[in-house]
Amino acid sequence: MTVTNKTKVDLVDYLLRAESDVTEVVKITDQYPELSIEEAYDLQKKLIERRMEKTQTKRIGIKLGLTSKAKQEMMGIHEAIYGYLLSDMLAFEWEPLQQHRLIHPKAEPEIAFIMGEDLIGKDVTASDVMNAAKYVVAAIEVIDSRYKDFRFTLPDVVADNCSSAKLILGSKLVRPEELDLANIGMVMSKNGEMMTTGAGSAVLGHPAEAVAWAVQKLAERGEGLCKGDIVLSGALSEAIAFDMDDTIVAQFDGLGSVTLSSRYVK
Ligand code: 0L1
Ligand code: MG
Repeated sequence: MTVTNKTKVDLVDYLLRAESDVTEVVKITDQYPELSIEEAYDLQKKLIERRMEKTQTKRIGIKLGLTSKAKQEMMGIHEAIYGYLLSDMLAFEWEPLQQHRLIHPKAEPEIAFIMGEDLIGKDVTASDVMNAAKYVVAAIEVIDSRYKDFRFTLPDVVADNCSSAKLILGSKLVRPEELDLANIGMVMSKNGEMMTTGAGSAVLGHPAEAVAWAVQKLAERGEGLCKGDIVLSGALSEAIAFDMDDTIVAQFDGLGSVTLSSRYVK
């Protein structure tokens, strides 16, 4: 154990303050270089508990991060990561994001699963995920690392709830079995200009494989997915930075589009 319980409380305070003050901070492994991934998930859990208490929010699902092989290789890691989605992270297409509440946000195009049944277990497979999911829907995740310049190690980003900030869902709900999720193509534009393209297979080969991996990891901590949960399965392309007055649209084959806009709104 490299960090004491008291230190964990201080580190959670540090990250929560960065979020509420909308200020980037030095990554925690600068001070605690030996922080392990397991300890980072402990910190994440404490952070989520404190965050829910402070903002009177509820857990609405989970998100996966670092699901592309390219990004994993870039970071020298072999597995994805997961974090939690809370009710106040849910944003809407018709309501611009409040840019001044975000540090240095980026948008990621993702396929979200809406769970129709609980799902828990260390042996859960992609086909179990497809059966337990009621719908898939186009999504944009807004990530906003609390760390300076979006630079971190794996334990840092896990402790920071995997950079989670906001999510926006499209309005077209489709049964998962109606689509070939690995071969769904996606184009994301900013202010009408194409920025990135991708396919469902960028997410660990198949988005349902990614969700199955997360369910197995959650099971190691005695947790799972619940009926009604939203699961962001991972980005189909790199994240795109945006600023005030930008509009981002992600268009997916078979799932329609989802739009994010951002304003300075007080
Ligand atoms: O949702 C994501 O894939 C992001 C996970 C954390 C890494 C990052 O902030 O780029
Ligand atoms: Mg993401």
